[in-house]
Amino acid sequence: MNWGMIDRYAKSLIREAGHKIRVSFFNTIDIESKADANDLVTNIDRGIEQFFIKRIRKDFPDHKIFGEEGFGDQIDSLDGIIWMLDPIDGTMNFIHQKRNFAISLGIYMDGMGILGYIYDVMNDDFYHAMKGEGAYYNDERLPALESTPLELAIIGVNASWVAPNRRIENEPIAKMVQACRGTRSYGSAAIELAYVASGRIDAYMSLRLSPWDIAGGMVIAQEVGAIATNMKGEKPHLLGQDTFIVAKPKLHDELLTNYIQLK
Ligand code: 2AM
Ligand code: CA
Ligand code: CA
Ligand code: CA
Repeated sequence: MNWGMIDRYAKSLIREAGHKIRVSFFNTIDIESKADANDLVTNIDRGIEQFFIKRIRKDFPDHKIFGEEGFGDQIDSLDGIIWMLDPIDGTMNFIHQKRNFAISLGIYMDGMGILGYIYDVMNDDFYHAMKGEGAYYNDERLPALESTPLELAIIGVNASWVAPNRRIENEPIAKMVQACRGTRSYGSAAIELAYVASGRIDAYMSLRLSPWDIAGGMVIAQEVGAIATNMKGEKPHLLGQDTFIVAKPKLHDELLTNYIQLK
């Protein structure tokens, strides 16, 4: 497999898609709700996914595509080459803020992440990695992450998990919030993963993410030594939704052991 060629192809496709998204702000954006009133999708999410799929199917007919908006393939096994795509990660930010959203893409072979991309479209910030070849922020090689103690750590966590909820014990999470240096919530799982990989935050966690949210970021995180698992400490399963935590080495262990208690 010529991964170098696929890498160049994917990067150019992502940049072209980013351009289309930036131009889309000059037109009307149609907004709809999916599973609930705050689960939003737009014609741009759908159009961008279709743009990727049309190109990939034409140029790599034996590859499969697993995308959030459902125009890709039905995926029930990780065999072969699969492009895991979120055309816009952070749709709520896309709609409300017109920034802080990303194109997220991971290319996997037989379940192993080979290429990973997170493109923060409005900042023109590109995070990318190839397995074994290191991770990059634009043209800058990202250094290996070093451990940070919790009291010096910034944790990416959504405030809703600190309030009573049916998925996680909120008291230990509240303790974590008090023990760490600060918390952040950016509203795009992919961007938060990119921030962990580039050392801007020290950990990120979410109770429900889909394969396309994390597939690209996991390849990037792996290259700098971040640990990415589900909240049981296992490899996140990439065929459906799962819990997720990515963090610097020792911190990952400390958070899972002392602060994360699933119901
Ligand atoms: P999205 O914008 O592609 O839907 C926001 O907190 C983060 O969680 C985003 O990465 C968002 O991705 C994701 N997200 C939003 N709603 C979700 C849902 N119902 N299930 C899983 N992930 C979701
Ligand atoms: Ca969505
Ligand atoms: Ca997403
Ligand atoms: Ca999305």
